[in-house]
Amino acid sequence: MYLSRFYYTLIVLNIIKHTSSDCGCQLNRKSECTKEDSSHKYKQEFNKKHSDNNVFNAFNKQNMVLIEGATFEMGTNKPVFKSDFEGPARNVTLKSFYLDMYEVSNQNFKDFIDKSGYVTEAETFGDSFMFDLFIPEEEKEQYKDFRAIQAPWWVKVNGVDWKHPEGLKSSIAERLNHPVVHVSWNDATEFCKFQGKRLPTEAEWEMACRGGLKQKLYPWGNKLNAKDRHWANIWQGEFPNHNTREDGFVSTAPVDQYFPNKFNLYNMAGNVWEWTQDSWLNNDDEKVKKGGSYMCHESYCWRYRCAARSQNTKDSTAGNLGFRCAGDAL
Ligand SMILES: *[C@@H]1O[C@H](CO)[C@@H](O)[C@H](O)[C@H]1NC(C)=O
Ligand SMILES: [Ca+2]
Ligand SMILES: [Ca+2]
Repeated sequence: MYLSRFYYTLIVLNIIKHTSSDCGCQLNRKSECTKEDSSHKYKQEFNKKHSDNNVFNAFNKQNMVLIEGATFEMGTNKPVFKSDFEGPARNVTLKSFYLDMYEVSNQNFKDFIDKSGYVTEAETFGDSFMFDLFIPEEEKEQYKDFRAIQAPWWVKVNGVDWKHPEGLKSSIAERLNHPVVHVSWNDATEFCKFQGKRLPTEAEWEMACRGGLKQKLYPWGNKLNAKDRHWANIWQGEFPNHNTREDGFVSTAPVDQYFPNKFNLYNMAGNVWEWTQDSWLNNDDEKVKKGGSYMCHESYCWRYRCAARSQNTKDSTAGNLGFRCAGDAL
């Protein structure tokens, strides 16, 4: 289905206009909404108005799973990073929702760009954060002043964006089934909206990650290499200088790599961090990301646990940060 930019803008405006319902809950936070009737009414009205398109609540459910509403224990009483507010464990009740089985791939994102003409924030800014390991030796010197102070392996490099994940000479041609990276929270939100979807809330993401298991570290259980297998794309070896590639990948892996969890979701832990729509500590400029990435090693970033969480500003982009979309279940 092709939508002109103008039409697309109208739809987005409509969604924004309708999100501030009187119960104060956001579109995607139905679970926290006490006035269920009003959000239901809103959906019907919207559907009537837009019955000639399939943008809202009638999104394509191919490659999505329906996750039944339930109560689950979110967070942990054994936080690894206390300053990330991983705890305490608490019961959270969610309504049913849909979630993408896979992280959004480069192919998915390319299709979106081709249809919408959307320009990402990294393209607008002209740079993005790239992992030092992937910068050619001869170019390292020129970027020595563009390193993140507390994480010098992050380098801000010109010309890096979703199409050029490792600089102007790189391309996504050989990794169309890898997760899209260098996309900001704003970009991810636009992508999901365009499909009639939305980003998952942090609670939805974590419930999905746990896949019905109670208080386990990982989507598959408590043992990192259960059954002598790799279950996620993380870092083996000594970070940040040596990656032994035991799980098969130094950088991103295909979005359908490794076994899915019990909900049939792939790569919830590891591969790329995933944006959620929640704000970090009520600061709306910063958003929660979940799942850790191929750069995470237990020694410094044991964040490929379901309870783990971190944050970035809404316009941040990096080579290990992507997303997947969710959708309301009527
Ligand atoms: C969540 O609810 C279950 C069932 O009522 C209870 O056994 C459990 O202790 C609760 N967990 C927390 C963290 O309150
Ligand atoms: Ca790896
Ligand atoms: Ca992931």
